[in-house]
Amino acid sequence: MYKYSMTQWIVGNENIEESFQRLQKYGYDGIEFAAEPYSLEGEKMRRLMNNYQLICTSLCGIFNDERDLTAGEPKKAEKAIQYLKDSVDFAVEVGAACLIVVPSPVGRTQPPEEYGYEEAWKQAVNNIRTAADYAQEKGICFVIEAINRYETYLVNNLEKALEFVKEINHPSVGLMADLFHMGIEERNIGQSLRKIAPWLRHVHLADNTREAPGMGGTDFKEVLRTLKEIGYQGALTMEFLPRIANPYAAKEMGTHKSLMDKYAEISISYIKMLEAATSV
Ligand code: LER
Ligand code: MN
Repeated sequence: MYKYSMTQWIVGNENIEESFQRLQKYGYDGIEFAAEPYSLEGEKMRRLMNNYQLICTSLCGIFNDERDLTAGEPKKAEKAIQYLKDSVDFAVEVGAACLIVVPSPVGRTQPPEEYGYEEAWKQAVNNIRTAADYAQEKGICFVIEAINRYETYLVNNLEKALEFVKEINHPSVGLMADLFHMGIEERNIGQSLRKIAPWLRHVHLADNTREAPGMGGTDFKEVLRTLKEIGYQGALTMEFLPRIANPYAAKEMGTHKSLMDKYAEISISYIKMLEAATSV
């Protein structure tokens, strides 16, 4: 049985207690917090998790231009590394096993003018490796997320993500798979998952439209079958959105509460049904 959670950043500025109520109501095991250690208090989160009997499966790093892991300029690089370290501390506080890391800023689809792709790649490898030593000390692992070409430029598919992780070559750095991005970038979802199997430590689920799994065209039967076949043991975290261009704009959209209720319910009942029916 997988642990099911829902990522928190998709509900924007919703009151956190309402999010916990939703997760409990629809039978989730846990939550994926946004990694905002400056605004989320670990103690309060632990109290809520305890009250609602929910775990924290993972943390979702939020990577804007202010936290650019491709930066070579020491001050900027230090800021991005410090963000990862602060997020590791928050992960320890709430008992998250992994922190999602996107190697280049979300919303930037070209390398910066000052340096090109190769330089960005090299710097991101070095910066993440530096922070990974700290994560290892604290028992947290980084999972690199490949994000589609319309949101980022550095690591867009699982093959690139695997190359990136191999180059970092650190025991605390693995991979995750996001089925929405994969629907845009992978030629064959099952094959792509099998290729990264030994490194796979986390999964985000959304349909090809980014709505709840079960509402679109992604073959989740195949996904569940493959995850079972490769012996995936991590969490399944829902990360659905209404159809909008900028994913982080969810923050400014108000609560869009009833839609999130509906998606939360559809996705868990659909995936659990497939999980129960899946045999390899
Ligand atoms: C985050 O997990 C993600 O999938 C992105 O599309 C938004 O940062
Ligand atoms: Mn994702």
